[in-house]
Amino acid sequence: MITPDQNPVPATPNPAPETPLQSEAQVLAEARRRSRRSFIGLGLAGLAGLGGWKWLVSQPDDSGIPHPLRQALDANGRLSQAYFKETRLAPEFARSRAKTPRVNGRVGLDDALDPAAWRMRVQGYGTSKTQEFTLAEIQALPKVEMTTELKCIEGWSIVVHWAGTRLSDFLAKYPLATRSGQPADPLNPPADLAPYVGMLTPDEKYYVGLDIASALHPQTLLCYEMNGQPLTAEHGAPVRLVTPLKYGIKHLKRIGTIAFADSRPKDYWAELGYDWDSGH
Ligand SMILES: Nc1nc2c(c(=O)[nH]1)N[C@H]1C(S)=C(S)[C@@H](COP(=O)(O)O)O[C@H]1N2
Ligand SMILES: [Mo]
Repeated sequence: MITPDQNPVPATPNPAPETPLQSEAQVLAEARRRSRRSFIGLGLAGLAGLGGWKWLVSQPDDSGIPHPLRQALDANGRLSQAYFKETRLAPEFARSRAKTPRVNGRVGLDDALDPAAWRMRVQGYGTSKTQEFTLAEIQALPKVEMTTELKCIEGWSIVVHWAGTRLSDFLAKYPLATRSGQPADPLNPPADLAPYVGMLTPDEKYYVGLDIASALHPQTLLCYEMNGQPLTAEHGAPVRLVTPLKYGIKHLKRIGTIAFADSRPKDYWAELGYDWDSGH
């Protein structure tokens, strides 16, 4: 990790740009001026005739949401749908190429593990309530197996055969990623789907954040087996995250809590200077 006092780039003064760039203060002032103008515009529309609000709420609606507002929501939905459709898959390998990776990273694994007492706690989007799940409940969902590469940001990679349940299947069965309680269908994402999800070890010492598209990716697993065997404690038993389009740092071992959020959840390695997304 490069610290500020080890910066390898020699300090050179920035050349003066030919046309001076707008200062941050100028950009902010311009943004304020624009939003004031559109606010005044809305006010005038409201005064016209019987008032914009009456017009707005009198439009036909098909879901309890006034029509013009619905259009805005639909536009957001279309955007996120396009985002989900761009999904690419991490390459898969012959199972015979799978090996056991070295144990890399033990942050959050210090406490003794009692698999029988372990629960995965999930805090629903927009609530402070949590629901607890046993390993058996996770294993009751469809089992997905895949042989993909675990890539560590330190420069090594290894092919591993993983098994678990898709996080998207879990969130379809237990609809905790929306405020409305709609299932989180990645092909038809509800408008109120949480944009981010955070995960923490039971002791909260290791934690990762994911955007929701990565969380609902078909290869993102709540994983409980490595190379045909239940996970060992040092590889993340009872359940770890596997998400092969991201570097190993995101593959949190020993999931304790999952929580949905409106902004990027805290991330152990992002705090230490790595890219928050850490995709490859
Ligand atoms: N709880 C926890 N999970 C973690 C880590 C960690 O330190 N603590 N390290 C990460 C890193 S950097 C990598 S490369 C992978 C390695 O997984 P493995 O130990 O099963 O090979 O776990 C990830 N998950
Ligand atoms: Mo890593």
